[in-house]
Amino acid sequence: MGASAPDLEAIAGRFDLPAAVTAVTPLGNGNVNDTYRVDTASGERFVLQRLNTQVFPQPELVMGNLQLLSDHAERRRNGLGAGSGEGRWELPRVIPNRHSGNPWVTANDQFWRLISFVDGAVTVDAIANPEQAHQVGRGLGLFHSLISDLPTDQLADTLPGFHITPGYLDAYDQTLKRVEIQLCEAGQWCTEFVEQRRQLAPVLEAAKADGRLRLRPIHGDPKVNNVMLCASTGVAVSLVDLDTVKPGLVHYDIGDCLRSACNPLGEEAEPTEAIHFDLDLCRAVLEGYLGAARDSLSDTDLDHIFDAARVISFELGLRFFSDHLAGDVYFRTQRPGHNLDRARVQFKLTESIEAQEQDIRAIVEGLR
Ligand code: GN1
Ligand code: MG
Repeated sequence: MGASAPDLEAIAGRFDLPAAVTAVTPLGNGNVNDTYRVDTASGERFVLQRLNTQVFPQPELVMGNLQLLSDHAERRRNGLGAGSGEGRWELPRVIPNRHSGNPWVTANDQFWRLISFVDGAVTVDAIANPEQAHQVGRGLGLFHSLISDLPTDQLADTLPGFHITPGYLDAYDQTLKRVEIQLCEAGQWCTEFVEQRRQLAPVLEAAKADGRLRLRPIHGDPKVNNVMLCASTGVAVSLVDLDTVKPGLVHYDIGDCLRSACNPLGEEAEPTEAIHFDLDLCRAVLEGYLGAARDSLSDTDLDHIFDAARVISFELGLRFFSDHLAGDVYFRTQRPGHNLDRARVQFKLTESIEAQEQDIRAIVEGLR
């Protein structure tokens, strides 16, 4: 961050903490916000985040949603704890600014928030075995049942167009027209891949438009490293990264969870032929998810699970590829060509999903 690096300890100290800050260290590897762990003299730990205001131009609205969600979880805490089987389940709490009482601090036009740390829990960037996959699916199912009665008319839309696949296709077309870029062989392959799947883009939106699928509160970003697993038992204890909670199709979430959890090499892997969608992990995710949320899904919902996995993998590939063409303006990158490689991984995953359509549909059938 160079010479103008923010004074992280001072920023953390402006929140209403129980004790002095002793250390602030980078945490996780999100593609949008910057995240740090805050240690305090009492031993209690917190998560400090700088919101990316390019992606979230109205961060106060994000915080309003987060507050609504955490109040809702607080009200539901006992009920859900009883229903979740293993007991422990929590959501991060929002810590206010000690002076203004607002759930944020601004410093040099940067927007910061502090939330509680989910202790004794870990995240993984790629799934290692079906038991982890089961827990990730179960975590998403518990989260969906927790927010199923969230008053969504009070939620702001902090990211208009999020997960509307045809919108990403339009944006891609605009970008292709706008940028003067000589495509390399891999870029050429990506454009052909997208051309062949134009008709796939509206699959969920069409089902929404004609009433087959309905809007419900969703998480928006349930990739595997947003599910916290108990460090000792491996059981899912929390879903974090709550910036995109809003009304949507649960299929965006189920699709995102599947594309993330069933890619054992992870989304940051080299884009080689080894990238594949793993059927055992798929079965485990869906068993976990349906074990917690089956009652809320109709037969029509189940009919669209295959399409969800396919289209959300395609959509993420399209988003990465568009960002590569646009000059890496949305997703954080570590090197030139990073977003192109990420796009190729998601497209290879899409191909693997397509090649296993009958097996994936059979797994869903087996769980009806
Ligand atoms: C972004 O910031 P992070 O890493 O949690 C993105 C998701 C993508 C994900 C892919 C608001 O999430 O939609 O699936 O990258 N979040 C936003 O890693 O665009
Ligand atoms: Mg996120």
